[in-house]
Amino acid sequence: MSKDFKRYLVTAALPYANGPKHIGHLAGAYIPSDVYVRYLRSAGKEVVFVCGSDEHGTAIPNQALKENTTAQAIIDKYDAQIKDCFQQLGMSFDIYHRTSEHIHHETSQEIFLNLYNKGLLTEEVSEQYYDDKANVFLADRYIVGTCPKCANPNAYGDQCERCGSTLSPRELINPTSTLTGNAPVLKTTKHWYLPLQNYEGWLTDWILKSHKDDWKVNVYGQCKSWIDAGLQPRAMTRDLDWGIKVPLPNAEGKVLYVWFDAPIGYISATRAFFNELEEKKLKYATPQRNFVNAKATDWKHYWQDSETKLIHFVGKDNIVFHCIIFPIILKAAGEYILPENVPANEFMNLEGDKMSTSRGWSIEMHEYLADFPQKPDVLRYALLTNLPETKDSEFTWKDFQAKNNNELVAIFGNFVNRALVLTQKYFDNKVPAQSSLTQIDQRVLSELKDFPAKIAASIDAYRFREATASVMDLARLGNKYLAETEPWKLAKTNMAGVATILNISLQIAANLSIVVEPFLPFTAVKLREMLQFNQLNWNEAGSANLLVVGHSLGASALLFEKMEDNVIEKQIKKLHDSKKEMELANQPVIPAKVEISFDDFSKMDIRVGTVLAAERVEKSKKLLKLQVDTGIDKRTVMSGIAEHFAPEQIIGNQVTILVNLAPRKIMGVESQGMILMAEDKDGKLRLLHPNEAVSAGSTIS
Ligand code: B3M
Ligand code: ZN
Repeated sequence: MSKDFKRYLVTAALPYANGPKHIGHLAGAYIPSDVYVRYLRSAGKEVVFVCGSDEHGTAIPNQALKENTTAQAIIDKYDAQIKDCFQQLGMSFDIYHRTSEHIHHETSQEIFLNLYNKGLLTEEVSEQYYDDKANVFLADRYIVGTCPKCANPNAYGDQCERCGSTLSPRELINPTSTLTGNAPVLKTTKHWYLPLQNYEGWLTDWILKSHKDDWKVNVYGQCKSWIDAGLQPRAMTRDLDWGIKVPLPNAEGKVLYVWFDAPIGYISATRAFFNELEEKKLKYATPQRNFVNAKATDWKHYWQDSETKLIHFVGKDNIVFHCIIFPIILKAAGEYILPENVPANEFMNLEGDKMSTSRGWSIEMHEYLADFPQKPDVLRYALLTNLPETKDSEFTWKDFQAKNNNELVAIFGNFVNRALVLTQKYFDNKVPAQSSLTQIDQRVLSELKDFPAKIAASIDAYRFREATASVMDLARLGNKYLAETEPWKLAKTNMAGVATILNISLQIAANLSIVVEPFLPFTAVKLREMLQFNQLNWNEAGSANLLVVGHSLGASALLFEKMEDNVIEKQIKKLHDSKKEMELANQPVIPAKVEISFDDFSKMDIRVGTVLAAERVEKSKKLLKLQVDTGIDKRTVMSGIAEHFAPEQIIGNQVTILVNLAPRKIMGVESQGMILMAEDKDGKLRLLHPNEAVSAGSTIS
């Protein structure tokens, strides 16, 4: 049943360029796709691997609002950041494109018009919320109101983040526009819809019948429940001033729906890749992949030839778009192939909680790379061994440390290091010859032979955890082999035996440098350098003759370093700190009090005073007894700031004081006035000073 394909087109979900991306994203779509593609290339397959930034949708102008800048500035900033992180992590895209590029606008409009001209889109007029102060229709995210399900006063038009319900703007109680704070009004607007329901029969055949056995259970299940529930027409356009213009007359102010254009981004990226190859006559060739005479039109082989295997790597929240909506668009457009598979992953949690950038509970790619610049492979390994392939998984820093110390250092690194160091010691750093083989030698060689096919089978089945475990098992085999045969002891009696053992060990190391490459590409480069071994050809793996006798090895170095507890503890603390910080930032400010008149205000006599003395008050945790020079007089004020200031910190400071507050007794002392303080969301108090020293008694009004 599994068909042989002539070429592969692999896509990884286009990340929204609206903020940094975290390691959960890496575990969802990126690292698995990179392993898959590197393996295919190493096995000599023709493959193109595309990705890029998703730069449309309301997420972008939303973030611009938050950062008080323009949408363009947002996409430029995060596209650059995400692209750079991907590169540092070894993501080997053939092209990392952007949906803001001209060619993408063109491609998306072309496909939209194709559908429109064939009469495959329906026009519908509906009522939508409009902000008549800002003169715009409001996207769901621009409307907040009270959640009808849980009464959260800050629910969005599409979702309540407190109870998780999916909402539509019309369900919100007391909706307001986030742009102006006004109550929006309903206004009619016309949109173009894709009648998904017309494709139900076709989808049932294509997914439910033909892909029942080869799609992952979680993916198949989601598709089935969508189809079973009955599909609805879905609007392919939006009223928004950010996005790709709807290419029709009378469509002023309308753009394509982001989930219409984003997946088309895979097509535009492929087109851009071949354009570039043709234009620049790039010599983009490897032994397996010959793009030397590539033409711009070659993109069509990848999208319109049934001998191409198209695979979309995505996270579970993108399944419906890649399995149902985009395939319907491709089918309706005609001529396009469909994905063979969409091996979507579930989510990765972090230290017992959902990963979330906005809640500060996440490890952002750029932060990891800043803290561990030399360790992209350690992260790749920790994620690969823990991928949420069949259910949600969990990343913990302790596990990260254990994977590094107990597996990468103690097994992989240790094995390679022992093989190399012993060869330096006994054989002048040259590959020694095998002589007669013991039973152990024979067993090890035969096990070695089986590894590459086993790893490949796991990769072909999108079981990357299993594949990663097998790679480590090969290192484990080598490590155990050395522990069992103890060549350092044998050296006293049988140098021929030692030569055999080290030859075999070095062959294992050379094999490791091939099979580990898709998983840990930086480690593979280092290892090949140490072995002075340049081949990277999966089809040669399994052989016990990768290194010829007498071959000179390079200098050995440690592949991995042990990670100490304090490094890990620092990360855990950082995580908790950032969560706290975000909680504060996300807390709503205290609402304004009722209006007062100017007369009400002017009754208050507020002055600048200087603190002359301060002391703690016996039996009170909160109070300080202050002597304040108010300019009018010197008086005693009892102030509840002892938990925020030590007496010596406050003496000599200028403060703001309400001097005509009726005196009252506090802990037996008469307090004559009140010091005004700023109270932060976390309850921390700060003194209010004039920005330059003024004379005591200066009035405040
Ligand atoms: N940008 C959503 C996401 O990053 C979206 C993916 C588009 S793939 C065509 O989860
Ligand atoms: Zn709610």
